[in-house]
Amino acid sequence: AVPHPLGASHPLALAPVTGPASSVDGFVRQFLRNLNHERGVALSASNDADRYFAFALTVRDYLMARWLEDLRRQREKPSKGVAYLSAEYLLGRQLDNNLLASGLTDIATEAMAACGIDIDELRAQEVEPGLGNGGLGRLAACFIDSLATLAVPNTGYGIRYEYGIFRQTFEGGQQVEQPDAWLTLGSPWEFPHPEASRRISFGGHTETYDDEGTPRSRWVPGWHVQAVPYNYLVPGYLNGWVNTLRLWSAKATDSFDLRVFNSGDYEEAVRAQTYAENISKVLYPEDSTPQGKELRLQQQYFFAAASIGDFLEQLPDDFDLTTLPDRIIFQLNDTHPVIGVPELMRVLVDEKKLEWDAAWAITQKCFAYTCHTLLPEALEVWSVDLLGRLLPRQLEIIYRINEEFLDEVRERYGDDEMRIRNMSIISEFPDRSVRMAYLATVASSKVNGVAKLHSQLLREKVLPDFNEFYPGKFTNVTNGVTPRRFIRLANPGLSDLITEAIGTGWLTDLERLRELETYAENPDFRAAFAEVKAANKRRLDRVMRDRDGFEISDGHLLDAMVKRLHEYKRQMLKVLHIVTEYERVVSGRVAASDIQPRTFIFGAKAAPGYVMAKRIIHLINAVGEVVNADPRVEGRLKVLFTPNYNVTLAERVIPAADLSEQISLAGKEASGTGNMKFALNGALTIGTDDGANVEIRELVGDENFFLFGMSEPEVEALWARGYKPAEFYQADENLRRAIDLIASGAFSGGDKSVFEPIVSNLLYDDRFMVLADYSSYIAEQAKVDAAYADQDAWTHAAILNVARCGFFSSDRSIRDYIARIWHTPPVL
Ligand code: GFP
Repeated sequence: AVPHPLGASHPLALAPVTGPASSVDGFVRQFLRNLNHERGVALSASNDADRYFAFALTVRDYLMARWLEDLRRQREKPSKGVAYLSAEYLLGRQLDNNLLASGLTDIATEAMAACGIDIDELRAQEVEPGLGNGGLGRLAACFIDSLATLAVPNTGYGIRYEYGIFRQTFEGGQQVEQPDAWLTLGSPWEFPHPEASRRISFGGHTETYDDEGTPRSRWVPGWHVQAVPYNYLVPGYLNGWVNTLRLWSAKATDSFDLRVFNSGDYEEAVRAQTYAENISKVLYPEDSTPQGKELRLQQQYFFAAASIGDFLEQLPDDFDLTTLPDRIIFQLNDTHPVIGVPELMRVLVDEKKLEWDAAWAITQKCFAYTCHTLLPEALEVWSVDLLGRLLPRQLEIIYRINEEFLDEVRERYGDDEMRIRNMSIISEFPDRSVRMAYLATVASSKVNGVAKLHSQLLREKVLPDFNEFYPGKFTNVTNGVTPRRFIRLANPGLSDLITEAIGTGWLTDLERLRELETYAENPDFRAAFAEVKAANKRRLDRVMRDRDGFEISDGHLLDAMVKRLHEYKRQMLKVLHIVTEYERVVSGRVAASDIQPRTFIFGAKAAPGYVMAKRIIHLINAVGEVVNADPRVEGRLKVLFTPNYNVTLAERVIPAADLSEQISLAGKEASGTGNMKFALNGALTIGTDDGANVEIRELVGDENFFLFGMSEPEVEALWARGYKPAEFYQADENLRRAIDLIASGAFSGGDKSVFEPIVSNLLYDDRFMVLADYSSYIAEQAKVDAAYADQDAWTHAAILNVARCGFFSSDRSIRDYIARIWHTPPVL
C-alpha cells in the first residue's frame, strides 16, 4: 500500500490508490488490457508509442474513479468554485505528475520492469503541450495544480491550440521557428466532448425590439463556430481530489457543404471550415507586437464566451442568478479573457432578461483580474472598429459600462475632464479603442498584481486614478510555483535529502523548509547537499550531450539565464558580462588561470516578429561560438545556448544551476517565477531589486543574495535627469572594450554590420538601461566568483535559500487568492 502523507484520518484520504487494482499485478493487467484493447497490439508487437499510450491510459484509469466522484460531489453539494480563465497553460509533461499525484510511481515502475520495459523510455515518448509563451502560462499550470491539491473546486478554461509555442532551432546561430505539432500522435490525457460543443457567434449586427412592452437589444450574429471542449484531469497531490482543465477547440459548424461540394467548388466548400478552425490553430508566440490582431480577438472571445456559457449551463434551471457570485468567481488571467465581461452582461441582460443594474451588480462580483505586466505596450487595447465588426453587441455593452462608470467619476470629481479622459475605458488616441485593463478594473471585485513591488507600482503608476477611485479594490498576491513539479519531480535527490532531514509533509506545507536552517550548520548535511547539486549537474550533462551535443564541465560554476527573450529581461547585460570576461583574458589584462571557471547556459525563445530579440539570440550564439573555440579561455569560459527551452528542459537545468540570473531593469519584471524555482533548488540569485526578487532577498537575507543595479526610484530619477547611455560607455573601460569588441566584428567573422544595430541601440537608445547597470553588475559578478571559491560557504548559503523560500509555493499563492479575492469556503 502507498502511505498517505495527509494521514489516514484526513477527510480526503481515500483508500490509497483505488481504481483498477492497487498492486503491481493489477497495474500490469490493466496496462496489458489497454495495450490490447485501446491500441490493438500485443506486448510483443508493440512499439514505444503504443506502450507510452497504454501506460498513460493505465495511470488515467486509476485517477478516473476519483475524478468522477469529485464531479458528482460538486454536482450534488455545490459550493463556490473558481473558473480560471487563461489563454495559456504551459503544462509540461503530464505522466510523472499524474503518477506522483496518484501515489503510483513505485507500483508503476515495478509493473513496467515486470513487463521488461524501461519506464524512462516511456517518459521520453511524451510530447509536452506547449500551450503558453512563458511565465504567465506556466503560472496558470502551477495554480491549477495547487487548486487541486488544496481541494478547491476549479475548472481551468483555455484554448486547445493545435500548434503550441513554436519549436526553436538555430541556423547559423539565428532562431528558426518550426511548428509544434504536439498532437500528431494524439494525447492520452484528453477527453474530447463533441456532444458538449457550444456555438460561438461573431459579426452581424444588433437590433432593438419590443419584448412585451420592454424595449430590448439583441445580437443578430453573422457567423458561428463550434467550440468543442476537451477535458484534462488535474489531480491534487495524494488527496484524492481531481479538478478539470477544459480546453476549447474550434470546429466549423457546417463543415461540409455537400451542395457546394457537389457543384465541384471544393475550395469554397472547405474555405469556411478553414476560417473557423483557424481560431484554435496556433498560440500567438508574441506578447507585445500587434500581429494577427483580429484572429487573436476571435480567440479571446471564443474561449471566454464558451467558458462562461459552459459554466452557466451547468446551473439548475431554477437557479437564482442574483446568487451567482456565491457560486463562482471568474479569475481573469491578464486581459486576454476580459471580453468575457461584456459577454456575461449580454447573457444576463439579453438572454436571461435581467435588469441592467442587477446584471452589473452580479458581474462586478463574479470577476477578478490579475495583471501581469508593467510594460505599457503589453496592456491590451482593441480598436472600436474591430470590436464593432466582430462583436457589435459586446461593444455596445462596453460603451454603456463606460458611460455609467464615467458618470460615477463625474459625480465624485465634478467635470474634471482630464481625469475623465484618463480614466475612460474608451481611449480616443491614436485610434478609438477599448482599454481592456481599464474594463477589467472597473468590472472586477479585486485587481491584483503578482509581487509586492508590482502591485505597488500598479497602484501608484499604472492605475493610480482607479486606485483612488476604488479604495480596497487593489491587492497583491505574490506568485508561487508548485513544489510537486519543481522540487519533487525535478529534483528527486534534493527531495529525498529534505525528507530524510525533516520528514514528509513539506511538499504540501512548504514553509516547513525552514526546519532546514539548522541543517545548514551541519557539515555532513552540507556535503550531502553539495553532492546532490553535483549529481544534478551530471544529469544535465547527460541530457545536454544527448540533446545538443554540449558538455557541462566539472568544477564550473553553472550560471543560468533561462526565460523568454525580451530586452527588459536584459539577456544583453549577461552577454556583456561574458564578453568582458573573455576580453579581459584575451587582452592579457587577466590571466585565464585567475578567473573562476564558468559555464553560462541560456534558454530563450524570441517572439518571431521581435527583431531585436532575435538579434540578441544571434549574438549570444556568435559569442558562444568564438569563446568556446578559443584555446585562451579553454576550461575557463563556456557558453551554451540550448535551443527550444521548455518545461521539460527547465526541470533539468534549474536543479543543476549554481547561479540564477534575474537581472531585469527594476520596475519592469512584474514578478518572475523562474527566480523562485532556482532559489528553491539551491541556486543563489544575482538580481536587481525587481519583481519578486525583492521578496526573495528579504527572505533569504542580503548575505545570501547578490544584489546589483539601480532601484526603481533610481531608474525613474535617471530618466528624469535624461539618460545618455554613451556617457556610461565612456566612463567604464571594461564596458568600452566589450562593446568595441562586438562592434569590431570579432563575433561575426569581421563583418561589423551584423551586430551594429545592437551596438547603436545600446549606445544611443538603451531603453532598458543596460549600460547604466553594467558596472554594478560586473562588480557583483566579481563577488560571485569570490564567494564560489569557498564551496562550503556557498553551499551554506544555497541551503538557506532553500530553507527560506517556502513562501514561494503556489499553494500559498492560492491561499492568498482565497483569503483576499475569492472567499471560497474551505472544502475540508
Ligand atoms: C509574466 C510576467 C512575469 C510574471 C508572470 C506570471 O511572465 O514577471 O512572473 O507573467 O505572473 F512578465 P512572462 O510572460 O514575462 O514570462
